[in-house]
Amino acid sequence: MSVSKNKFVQRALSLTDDDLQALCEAADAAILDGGGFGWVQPQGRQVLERYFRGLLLVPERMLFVVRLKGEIVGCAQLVRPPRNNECQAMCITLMHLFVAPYARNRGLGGALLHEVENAARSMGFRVMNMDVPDTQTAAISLFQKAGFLHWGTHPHFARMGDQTVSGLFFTKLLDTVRSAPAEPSFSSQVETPDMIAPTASSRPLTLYPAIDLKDGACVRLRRGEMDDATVYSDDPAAQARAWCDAGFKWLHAVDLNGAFAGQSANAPAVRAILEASTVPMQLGGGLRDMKAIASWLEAGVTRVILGSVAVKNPALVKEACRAFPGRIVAGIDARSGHVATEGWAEVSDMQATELALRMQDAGVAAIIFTEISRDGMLDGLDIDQTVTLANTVSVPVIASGGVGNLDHLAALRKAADDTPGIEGVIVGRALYDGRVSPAEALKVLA
Ligand code: AMZ
Repeated sequence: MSVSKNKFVQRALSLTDDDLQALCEAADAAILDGGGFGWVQPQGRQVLERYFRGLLLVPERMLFVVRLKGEIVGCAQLVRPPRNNECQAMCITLMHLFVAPYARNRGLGGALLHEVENAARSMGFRVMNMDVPDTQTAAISLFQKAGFLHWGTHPHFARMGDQTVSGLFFTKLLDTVRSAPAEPSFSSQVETPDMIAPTASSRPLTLYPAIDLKDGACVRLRRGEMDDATVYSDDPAAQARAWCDAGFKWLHAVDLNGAFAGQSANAPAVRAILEASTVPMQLGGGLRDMKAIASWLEAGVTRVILGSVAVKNPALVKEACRAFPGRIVAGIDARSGHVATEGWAEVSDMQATELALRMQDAGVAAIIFTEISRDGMLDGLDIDQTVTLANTVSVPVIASGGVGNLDHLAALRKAADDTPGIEGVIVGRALYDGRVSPAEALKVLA
């Protein structure tokens, strides 16, 4: 079971026998209350058990459960569409959201919907679609309150007993900001229309401010050399808060000692950042096995970055992508096109583009591309290599290494207009030195 910051709602990766029983009971009650999962009559426990166990095995489906006093009383599913073109890659479908009748009127449905939306956002989805029979009045009112737009009606959507019922189709544009975890007092947290992000056509690039951790402090290196570190803050939590307050929508954290050691070495600092931050965070450095990956994702990290294992253990990346769809990112760090590992101390024979294709096949949600010779040097990004990479794969590419001023960001913005695969940029030293102000940078990338 994966833990989210919302204490009522969790993404379920497995179910204990007790959880399964409670879930089946809640589902039976919801079916008796007017239909659910397409069933009008309860199907018997075995059928439901098989259904829930089965759906945990389908990588395209994610199950979220909501609890009351520890017991599961409802659930929802997110279903990822086949990503065979850029348009579909933006949309995710919400299915079978329900709270059992005996647990209603406590805001649990709202909390569930809120968390599911946040999960979809953190995976990069921009649109959530769903449909519902028009008999489900409680669900319909929940979706309307949460800002879903009713865009169509199907007159022959479903059969309920001997009746044909209409179906209502809803959609919602997701903003890219993860809002605070919902407590069951949902009505005050319904998003207002002005929080909805611009449409996809304006496609703002995401700026990921870097928090690189060395010996518990926030540093910036030049070309990845540990001996060439500038210490910017010995309070990573305060730094994280400052970047959140500055308006950044994501944080990019790297455990530098971890990248060299092959295991996390700045865990207290990372936990302090998680605690202080109000936006999603991606974390890399030293994550080399499933246990480390799972434990950081369960601790609240939204996406983990895998660098060395991308080269040395691609099977692990694949396994992680299946277990945590949308939450694994490949970090491809290259010197003159050749991929480096182990804190960039080793350079492999592999070309960045070849690794990018392999990582796309493994199922990563994004690729971060760093040209090492530019990292920390403030001379500008390697835009040509970034564009080549983004045109080679169909997963989003985040540029990194070399931003020194606003013109460098403007150049990436321009390149991204012709290269839809470029999704964002990581900025470190230029922000810490004040060469780039957060507000101006966000404006240039918007
Ligand atoms: O600066 C460095 N020497 C450095 C660095 N920034 N070495 C590794 N890293 C980052 C990569 C990636 O985000 O950019 O660490 C991550 C990869 O770590 P690992 O342990 O998976 O190779």
